[in-house]
Amino acid sequence: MTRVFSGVKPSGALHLGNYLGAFRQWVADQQEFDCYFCVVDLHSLTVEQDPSQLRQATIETAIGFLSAGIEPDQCTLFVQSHVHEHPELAWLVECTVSFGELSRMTQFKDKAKAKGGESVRAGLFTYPALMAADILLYDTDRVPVGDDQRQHLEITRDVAIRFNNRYGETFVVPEATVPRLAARVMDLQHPENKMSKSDESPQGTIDMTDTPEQIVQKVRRAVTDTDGEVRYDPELKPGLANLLELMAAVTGRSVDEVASGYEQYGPLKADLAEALVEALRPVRERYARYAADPGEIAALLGQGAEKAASVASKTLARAKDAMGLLPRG
Ligand code: AQP
Repeated sequence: MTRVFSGVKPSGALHLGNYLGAFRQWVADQQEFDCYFCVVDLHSLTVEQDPSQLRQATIETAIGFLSAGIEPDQCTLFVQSHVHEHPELAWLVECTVSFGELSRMTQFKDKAKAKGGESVRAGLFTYPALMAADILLYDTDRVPVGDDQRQHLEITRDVAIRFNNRYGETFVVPEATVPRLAARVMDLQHPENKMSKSDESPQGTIDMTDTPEQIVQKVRRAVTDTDGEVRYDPELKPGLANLLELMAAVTGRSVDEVASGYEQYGPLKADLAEALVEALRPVRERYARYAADPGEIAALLGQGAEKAASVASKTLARAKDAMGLLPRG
């Protein structure tokens, strides 16, 4: 059966970009494929985290998965640091990937610039090796992600192909699956930037659990442009293009179809706000139900980690053996 793996960092409140870029694909995949979905908490440590907030964010992110529609009896849901094979395989991957390859990662370059040069953590640089390990441990065929993760998927494929050529067939070479629409949801206030959990842009970010009033207000205030013409042009009209793409993604229509239905920005914004309120309504309702019982979530994550470890340990053993590490006697 086709194997799927994907993860989300517990680095802040989940937003519309996570929902449309990642979760909607996960929900569709869980009905058809053998899915492993992971709260990738080790990735959060690449930047400063408050320890007690990280623990809380880890549970909140798992609740977010369930709120988005992930069914725990249809897939394996777990926390990355509960399965020690992840950092262990990451070291083997680090020893096969080059400094040059890691230096070319645009996410590292952008975040390193934003976080301040020399003091950037080494883990932010080697992050793609851990991400490759996350994926390869589960013999993953498909990785449903947003557009920003394409480059990390490419390096994962390169790692797997090179490892197989050098040490013999060990890893499945995975493919990224990226949604056709809303693969890169942009910030509503700064449409040149991706909507993001950890950027300080509360008015530009629609959280998955925002109230209808908050959604309406944020969409109404979304930055557009002054020429007033409704047409899809991501280069010249990035704010409007984002709104049109969002509308297309939540209504299942094409961007052109949406654009041709409006002559002014106001009615588009009003209809988009209404469509987003409806799209996120079931998410808000499930959130209220799951958040009331964090004990149940902790138990689910424990069972998930056990199942994940039983797959991951076999892949790790295969990789260690292939590289010539002596098995414990
Ligand atoms: N704006 C986005 N549009 C579409 N998809 C997105 N994703 C993230 N932002 C958007 C997808 O969500 C999944 C989880 O992302 P992540 O937690 O690994 O971190 P990220 O991609 O770095 O997302 P953030 O929200 O920007 O987190 P921070 O601010 O902490 O770095 C991935 O599939 C991603 O593509």
